[in-house]
Amino acid sequence: MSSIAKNIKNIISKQARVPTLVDGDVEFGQSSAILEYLEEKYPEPSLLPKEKENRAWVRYISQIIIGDMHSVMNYSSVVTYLKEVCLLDSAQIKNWYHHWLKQGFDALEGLMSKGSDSKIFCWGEQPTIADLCLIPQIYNAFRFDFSMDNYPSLMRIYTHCSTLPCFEKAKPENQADYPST
Ligand SMILES: N[C@@H](CCC(=O)N[C@@H](CS)C(=O)NCC(=O)O)C(=O)O
Repeated sequence: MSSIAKNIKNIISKQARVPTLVDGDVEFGQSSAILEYLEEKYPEPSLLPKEKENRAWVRYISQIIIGDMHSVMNYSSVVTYLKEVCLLDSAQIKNWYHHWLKQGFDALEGLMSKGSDSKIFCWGEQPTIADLCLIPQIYNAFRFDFSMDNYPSLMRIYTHCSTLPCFEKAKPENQADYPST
């Protein structure tokens, strides 16, 4: 086993979470910490706007997804608890999931539909960390049969980002360890 693979294994066994970043001797998890690290280490192309007010806005969008949405929908930990401890059936779990998707997407659609009605990214003319958080969450919504019909602004961003090779490359099914069945 390579040292990188060993490191990843160690971290995953401690926290049982992905993503985990291994960059030389640097190892840590939590998507917002990883995104900020990548931005600082590789400032070009930047994943944040230049002005601090706009940077704050992009972080605000990202945290709605990472903090408010993803935290309550983690499949392995939250959903397993709902099943095994709260004894919810699959329809109740789906309702739980859809409830939190709706809460988050309603807020995000409200924010994204303000101003221009032709936004192709959450902010500006190139991807920011907000898009890096939004696109996987919409992908996740489709996995759980959640209709995106009420979210035209979010879907416009999703549709545009889906045409970009970097987003295509990052899809779960395009990863080497994606389960084949
Ligand atoms: N707050 C963490 C959450 C990480 C997390 O819960 N990731 C999920 C996958 S999306 C996970 O690893 N779940 C445990 C598992 O799938 O075994 C972050 O933003 O990185």
